[in-house]
Amino acid sequence: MGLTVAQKLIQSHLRSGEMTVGSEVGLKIDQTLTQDATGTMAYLEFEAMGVARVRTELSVAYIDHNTLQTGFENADDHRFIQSVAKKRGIRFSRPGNGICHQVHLERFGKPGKTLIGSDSHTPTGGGIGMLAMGAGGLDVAVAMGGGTYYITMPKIVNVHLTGKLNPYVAAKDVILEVLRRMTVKGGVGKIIEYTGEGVKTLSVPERATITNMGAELGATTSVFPSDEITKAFLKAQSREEDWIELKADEDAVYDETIEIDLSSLAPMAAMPHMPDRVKSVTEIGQIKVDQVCIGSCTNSSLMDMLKVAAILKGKTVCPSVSLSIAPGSKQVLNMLAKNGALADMIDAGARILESACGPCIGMGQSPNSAGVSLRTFNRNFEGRSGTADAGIYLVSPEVAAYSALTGVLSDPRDLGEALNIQMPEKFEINDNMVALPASPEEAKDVEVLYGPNIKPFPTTEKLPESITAKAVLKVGDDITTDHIMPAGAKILPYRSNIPYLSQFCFAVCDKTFAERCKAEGKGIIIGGANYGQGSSREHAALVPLYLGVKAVVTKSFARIHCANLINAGILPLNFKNEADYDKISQGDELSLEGVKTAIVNNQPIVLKNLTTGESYELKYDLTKRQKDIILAGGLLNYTRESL
Ligand code: MIC
Ligand code: SF4
Repeated sequence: MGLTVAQKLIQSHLRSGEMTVGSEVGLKIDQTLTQDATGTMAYLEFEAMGVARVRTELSVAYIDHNTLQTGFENADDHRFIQSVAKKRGIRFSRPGNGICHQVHLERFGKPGKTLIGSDSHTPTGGGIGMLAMGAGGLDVAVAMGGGTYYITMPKIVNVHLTGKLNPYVAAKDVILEVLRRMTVKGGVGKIIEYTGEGVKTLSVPERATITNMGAELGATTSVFPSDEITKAFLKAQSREEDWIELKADEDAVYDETIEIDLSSLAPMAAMPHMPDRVKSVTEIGQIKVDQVCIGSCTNSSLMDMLKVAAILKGKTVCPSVSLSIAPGSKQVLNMLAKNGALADMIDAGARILESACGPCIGMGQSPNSAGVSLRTFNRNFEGRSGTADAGIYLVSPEVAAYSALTGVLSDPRDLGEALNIQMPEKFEINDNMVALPASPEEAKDVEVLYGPNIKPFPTTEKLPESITAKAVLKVGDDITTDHIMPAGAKILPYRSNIPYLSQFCFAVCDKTFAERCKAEGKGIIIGGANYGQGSSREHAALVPLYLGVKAVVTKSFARIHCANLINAGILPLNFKNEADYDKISQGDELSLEGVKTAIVNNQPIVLKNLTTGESYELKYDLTKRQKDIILAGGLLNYTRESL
């Protein structure tokens, strides 16, 4: 039987397990990336592992999230990461060099390689034919040390593309269409592989927009084949030697197929507050817009920016709209500057931001009260923009730029004649903002520099025989990591300070949670379906751990968050009968009697509700390795024990 691209990538990196859907496979990881909001913790964990130098082919530490220096905290984190990178053999992408996924695609990604990153949008690398996955910081630290990365062997979904996009319809509309059909839960346990004639009509940056936002499907990752288009992109980045061909076998078998005729798509938008609330721009209608933000790892490539500049050229941004633009990398910004497109943007009234995540993670540009903001980003979760009652619509750069001029949500096809923007034959190459590590010899003298805001991560305990605790919090479906551990300008500087961070835990849902949980000293969280979707931030597990959360019982989990809970030594459990969810109220006294023995012996776990007297059967889907991690009280303890 032939193999799909994803299966070939997995097979060529298989260290343990069999490629049967649902079973655990261990993978060799060639490359890693971190960003600064998750990186400090990841490098604290790496330091705790006691490995002198990274054992990957390439590891890069990016600074792109916490670039607002409103106090010393972020700068201290950056200095810490830079010092670890220098000492441990990691390249350091300095602040200003750009958003991790954009820069990695341009300068480091290689078809055929595996990549994990402490950021959920690492699948961007799938656009260049990598098996690229988001992971918790600790998993990345382990991979940097040469350790294996484990995933559940996913199903492979074939998104078969035919036709060609019409003018002003964009790659963003392709992924919005996939999200409309599959929903934010639809990709869990799956890799989305793009095939068909339509693939050839999409450039690497367009493919990367699609694989990037595949994260919003909950998918393990998304991947495109590596073909002549990939080769041309790498050649234009002066990296032709990094190219290899990668395509699915003729007789490859997929678990599901979705057909999309690119020529049938129209400009679309994801409406507040979920990336799968997708409708066409014409269906939504001409709602008034207060703000437009263009950029983020989804849509900040040179071609995106050139399209935006062409739409803005010679016009003025509508007086009631604030337009901000953050080009994705130094390469993009520099090329825009040199060819005059940047001047067209500035001339039209755009507010140019540095090449970083910026407003996407709530670092500035929060909309006005009840404001409508169109963003070319990938997430529109409630409150993520920094304005609780703002309505965020996710759109393509074309829709964003045109609407910034009209002041209402507008269909760019009304602009008429197509834009003629081609990928340049040569990108401007200057890697001077990527600092190289010290040699192993010199590294001995490099000191790792900490700061007063960098606190050790919480300690964990071995799993006790029984757990009795209150249902400290009950939440509904689709709880995101932005609910569990919000980000934004006020909170992000404390990503390396779990005790401080803990006061904001679940603040979006319940401002009293942190205090109550801490006072109780222990607790169990009750959740609905797809609990923990969104970011890879392990803080969404480490902070509850710090507050005393022992177990999370839900209808289902998102992949990365579930792994982060296990890594933190928190038990992820599911209701066997989903209706039992309704029978538990917040505040009920719960007990997991003999939970340890049950796990060791593969027996069912029963949750007793001491308040009502009822019992509910639970399921858990843990491999032998994951059980051992839970029993040891988390991955760090487990790794230490097994060394
Ligand atoms: C995000 O888009 O939510 C982030 C910020 O990039 C996160 C990582 C983080 O929380 O630091 C992600 O997507 O993993
Ligand atoms: Fe940065 Fe936003 Fe991309 Fe996350 S989604 S990496 S915050 S640009």
